[in-house]
Amino acid sequence: MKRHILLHPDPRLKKVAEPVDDLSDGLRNLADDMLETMYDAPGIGLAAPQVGVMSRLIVLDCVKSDTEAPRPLVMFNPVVLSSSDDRNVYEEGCLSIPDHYADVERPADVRVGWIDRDGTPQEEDFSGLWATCVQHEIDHLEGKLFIDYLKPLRRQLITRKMVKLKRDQARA
Ligand code: GNR
Ligand code: NI
Repeated sequence: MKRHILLHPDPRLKKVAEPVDDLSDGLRNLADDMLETMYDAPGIGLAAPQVGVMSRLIVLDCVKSDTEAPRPLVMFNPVVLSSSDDRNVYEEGCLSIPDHYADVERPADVRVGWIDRDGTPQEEDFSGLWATCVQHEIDHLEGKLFIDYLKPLRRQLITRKMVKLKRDQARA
């Protein structure tokens, strides 16, 4: 089932999400719903707080070419274990801040640990778009958005436009 994606500004997008300690069918079902919602958007990642659930769960699939097989990843309690000194700049977007994009600098390579949907601990190195995306998603679990990396003026401009968009949507 597709879920509704919260739009910035929303207090739930600013809160720290709770660790998952028991993998329930409900949480696995939520992960499936999040993948469906992400692919439908379309997006390359989604964090549980974006669908209003304050649990440390993210999904991602940064395979962008149609010729390559998809690679849906479900991560419970993801953590960045180490980051490269090397930095990368990507133009980021967010499904909770539609139609706004900005360059964000982050570590180019990260090692991430997480619990998979079977409850098995996993560890993997990510680079390129995968590294950017997984850091963007883990930020969501800390109540952090990509616009928080921008200068205050730019961030305020985007937030004001989002307030207007949400007001117009509520009227329609
Ligand atoms: O779909 C998304 N694209 C994207 C592009 C560059 C950097 C990060 C992202 S994540 C975003 C989906 C989203 O909002 N995930 O939280
Ligand atoms: Ni996002």
